[in-house]
Amino acid sequence: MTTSRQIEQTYKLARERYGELGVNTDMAMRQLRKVAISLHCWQGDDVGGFESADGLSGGGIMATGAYPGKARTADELRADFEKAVSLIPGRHRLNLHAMYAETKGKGDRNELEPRHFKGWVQWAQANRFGMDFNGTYFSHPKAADGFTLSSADKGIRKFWVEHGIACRKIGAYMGRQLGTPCVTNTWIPDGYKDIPIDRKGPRERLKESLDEILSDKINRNHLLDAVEGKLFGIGSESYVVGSHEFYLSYAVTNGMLLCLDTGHFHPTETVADKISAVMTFLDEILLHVSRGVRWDSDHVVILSDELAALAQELVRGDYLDRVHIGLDFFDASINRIAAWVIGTRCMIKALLMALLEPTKKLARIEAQGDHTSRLAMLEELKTLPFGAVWDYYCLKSSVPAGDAWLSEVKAYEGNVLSNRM
Ligand code: RNT
Ligand code: ZN
Repeated sequence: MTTSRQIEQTYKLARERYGELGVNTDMAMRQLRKVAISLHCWQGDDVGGFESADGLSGGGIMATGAYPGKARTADELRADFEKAVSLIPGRHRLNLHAMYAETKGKGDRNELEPRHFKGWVQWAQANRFGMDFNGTYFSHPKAADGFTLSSADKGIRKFWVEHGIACRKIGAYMGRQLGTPCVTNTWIPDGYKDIPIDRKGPRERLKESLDEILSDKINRNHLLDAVEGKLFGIGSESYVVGSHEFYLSYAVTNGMLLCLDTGHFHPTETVADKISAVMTFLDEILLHVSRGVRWDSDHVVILSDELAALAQELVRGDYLDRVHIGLDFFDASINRIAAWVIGTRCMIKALLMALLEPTKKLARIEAQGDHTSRLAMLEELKTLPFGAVWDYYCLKSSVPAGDAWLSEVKAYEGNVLSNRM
């Protein structure tokens, strides 16, 4: 195991090396410390929620795997979440879905109130986590035919509009209580498996529903509204009502946040390139950082080229204050706490790498038209001693450096998770 002394010594050398390029590693870490990642609660229980024992059903999203030990109650999920964040450097947020309400089984989703989230909020307060929120428009009998806010059935549409209104009140309550705006995101599964005739009607109804949900003006210091589009889902392969173009237009028109999920585009599209495009017109956006493998599979985020490029865009464009970074993956085939830790640490690593880039220097080279040096430099940067800075950042954040976090997860699995059979 690497000792603190070794980490500090290696860091000193790395600091010098980066210094030669005009990069201040201490400043990069100070900037990084300010970035909060919103960790999605749903990695902890395979997008199940605590309304019923059946868990995820419908909505065209799917968690695969049967790794033992998933959280079955809010208390278990909170304990698992605390374990995960104890192994991640920095101060972060919890992103909760409406189906994690603590209602003791009473009432439906259109009747949800802030009081059903008191347990979560008090816990977040005690742990100094910010919170973000999501309406849950899937895994429900009223979503069974694949349509919610765009449904042609007036009763169904009304039910989900009421849910949307309830969720904004809950989000505002979270933001007010915790003193940090709660990004409240809307994603709906609506769409058709096969080729529809009427693509227009559902979209017009969705616009109407959103207008109704958003009609109440709520203080932006408490609540930030976001909408998330998508390309396809299981069972909505041919047509998705809330497509990217639909929500991009809606967000621009209404001055709200657009959510870009990295799994929600054609596999050869890169979300990194979309940031500066949409940020030219929007004040703020939300990211759902995910990893699609051949399709929108929601694999655990890793330190891929795509992730690095995304972080570079956030740093190069000076967007860190305007972009809310949320994660969205769910793997039920590995230890769920490890999944959180791996994905979140990778997101933070990618940001650190981007912050350690001599961006001004590269931009100058580019402006001079020296594309040879630009490519050469970008490749040389890849083998700089990034790991030494990362380990030092973990050390200074009082979390395990290197793979030392894994033994803690294994111990927790042995002591806690294995008793959940
Ligand atoms: C689904 C969306 C959505 C969900 C979560 C659970 O394709 O990505 O964000 O993953 O709300
Ligand atoms: Zn998403």
